[in-house]
Amino acid sequence: MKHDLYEDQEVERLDREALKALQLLRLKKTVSTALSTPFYKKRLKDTGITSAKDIHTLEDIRKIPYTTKDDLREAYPYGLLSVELDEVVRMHASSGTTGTPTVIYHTQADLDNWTNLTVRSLKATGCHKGDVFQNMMTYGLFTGGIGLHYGAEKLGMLVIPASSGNTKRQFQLMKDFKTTTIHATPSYMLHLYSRMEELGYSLKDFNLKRALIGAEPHSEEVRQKIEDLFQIDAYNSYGLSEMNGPSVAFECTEKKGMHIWEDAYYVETIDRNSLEPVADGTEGELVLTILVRTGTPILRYRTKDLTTVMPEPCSCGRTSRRITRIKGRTDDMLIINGVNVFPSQIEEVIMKMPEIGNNYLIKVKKEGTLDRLTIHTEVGAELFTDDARDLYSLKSRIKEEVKALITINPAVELHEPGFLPVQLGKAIRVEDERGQVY
Ligand code: DLL
Repeated sequence: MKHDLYEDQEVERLDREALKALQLLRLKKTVSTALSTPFYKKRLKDTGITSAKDIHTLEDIRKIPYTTKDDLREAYPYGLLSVELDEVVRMHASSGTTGTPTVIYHTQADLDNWTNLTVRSLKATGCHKGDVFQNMMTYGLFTGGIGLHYGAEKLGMLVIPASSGNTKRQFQLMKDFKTTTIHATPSYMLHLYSRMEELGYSLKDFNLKRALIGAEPHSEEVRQKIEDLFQIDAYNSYGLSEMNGPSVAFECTEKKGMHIWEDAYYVETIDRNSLEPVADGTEGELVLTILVRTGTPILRYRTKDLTTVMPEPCSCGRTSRRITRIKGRTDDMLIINGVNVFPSQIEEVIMKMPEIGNNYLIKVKKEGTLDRLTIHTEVGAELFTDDARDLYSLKSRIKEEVKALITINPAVELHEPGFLPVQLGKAIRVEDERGQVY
């Protein structure tokens, strides 16, 4: 498939200078497309950018103000549409937790581009023609299901569009059709494993090789756990509906950070307080500009996701930079008695412990004037029948290790398997009784 002048293989291995030249070309086109929308016409009015000619270098992107989720809501329903409506062949929308949805329109060319990015992403993880791809992400307005579907077909995989839920049927499909590759949220992978025995299956029934896991933050420990439980490789996949959906960044078989497809996405990271750009290697909020979409251009989108750009070349030979696993969303950060805590830090500690089961929930509430953090987690049923001292010692270990990492002394509640609510879509890991749910 041609990308302007490049083939896929080539575009992934361009030297940085050639890549930047391609980005500049595409940025100019994108700015010109954006200026045809009511939203950006207004937004760019005071910036001195009236046409693509005003973009001379990639650094000129800094003259463009950031775009936020609220801006997308404000532009609902047609403020960011840059083609005639009859050119649009698909839309995706996200409702978020409250209020007006955000909507993204795709032309056929946009879908073709997204499909190509997906083919590249899948190939990076070793997927190939002949693989059987069971897609356990929800099909619908959410981009997780349909987002990888077309790329998987184009690569020649046998696609099982199972969608999410119905765990019993998932196992049956996995067994009968010899699924090699699962696409699911990491929390659903853990749930799947926890039901396997009870539903009468064992690993010997399957032909699994890999899982592509994403759509929600998860720690390296969770990846490791999924790999160990299923005896497969698990690859991290990142994306967001504003930037199409999955296939923005994907791990390759080296599993050392996610390659972000820079020919399609211009990457910046910024300090979330000053909003100034930070250097590669420094953690910041990811800001993305989509360089190859005609239906809905979005410039300098503040993702709220915290990550670090890794500039070092990857041994796989792809030259696009990588990002580290997402630490969390800036709006997921809990402030507990004045200390900033990301749920991922707690996950990191508990998921390292072999006794801990596959589900957990963090609760925060006020006790008098103080905040109280309680970690609820499931542990193996045998711990409840053996000596109670084992439970006591596990609780103490969790408390000590969490305190060592985040300086807060948590309460810990251990439960039998199946006690906590099942996580089928994006997992809800925090209940903040002080007034927020994450
Ligand atoms: O979750 C798209 C997607 C589907 C990505 C399937 C990967 C796999 P949204 O529903 O718009 O789109 O949610 C996007 O989810 O801004 C992150 O906060 C979070 N997220 C997505 N992937 C990851 C990941 C899809 N691998 C939001 N690690 C993003 C951590 C992730 N967070």
